[in-house]
Amino acid sequence: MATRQSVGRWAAVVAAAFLLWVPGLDSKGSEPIPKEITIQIGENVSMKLALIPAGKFMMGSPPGEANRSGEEPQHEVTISKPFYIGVTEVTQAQYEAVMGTNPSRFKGATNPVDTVSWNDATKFCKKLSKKTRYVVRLPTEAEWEYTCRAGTTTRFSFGDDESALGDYAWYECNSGSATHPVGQKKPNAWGLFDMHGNLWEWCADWYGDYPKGAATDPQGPASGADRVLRGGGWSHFPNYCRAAFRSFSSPGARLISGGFRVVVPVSAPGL
Ligand SMILES: [Ca+2]
Repeated sequence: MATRQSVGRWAAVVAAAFLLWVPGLDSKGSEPIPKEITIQIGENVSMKLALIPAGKFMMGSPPGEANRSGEEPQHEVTISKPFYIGVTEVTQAQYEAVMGTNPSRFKGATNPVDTVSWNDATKFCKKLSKKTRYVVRLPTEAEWEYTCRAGTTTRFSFGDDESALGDYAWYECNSGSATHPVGQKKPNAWGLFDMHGNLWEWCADWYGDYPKGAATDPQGPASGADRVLRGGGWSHFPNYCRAAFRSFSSPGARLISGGFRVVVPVSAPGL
């Protein structure tokens, strides 16, 4: 006859064996988080997103950085949860598959969608969320800079020397005054393309002063007049493509140098 103690021991052995036998489960019995996900958004159209780890970084530029602006005071930011972010800017094929229209001035299925406002970008996120099992949203300004820097503290994600910018970005000196298909230049250390240049990227936040001191998962001011744009575009000089540089515009403005990329939280349903 089994005692309560021996039943308990057997239950523990069976549970341990189950964890050992089932491939793909970690010691807590949950599935490892995939390093990359692909969202199917149309018949032949998909979107690849890379996993970004939680962590801490210094947001803004240090006092000695060349051409820095006073709107970029350096402060510590904690990103408390991992998330996925588009490996590229949203393309025209992706935008059209969700919205049924293509407003771009520079046409090309694999070029990033331009001439989109912040309002258009957030509508895209809402429609894509409805269409798929994922929660899709714009990155916060902090998530954008954290992702752009990919662990670096320099002017650009590849270092301080702007003479190398042409290897990583389409900008004023090499773009021919137009956008280019996404993903043609070198990626940053986290595998993300065109964080510098090609199109400015809308972020979720209202534009405003940074918080005083350290912050965790900052969301920007509660209200404002303009939304944040980051990364510089095809018509801009290197200074505007710096990792810390901040720009902004009215949420209804459709800029020929404005586009976006999207984020999917890891806590989203289905992940
Ligand atoms: Ca960009």
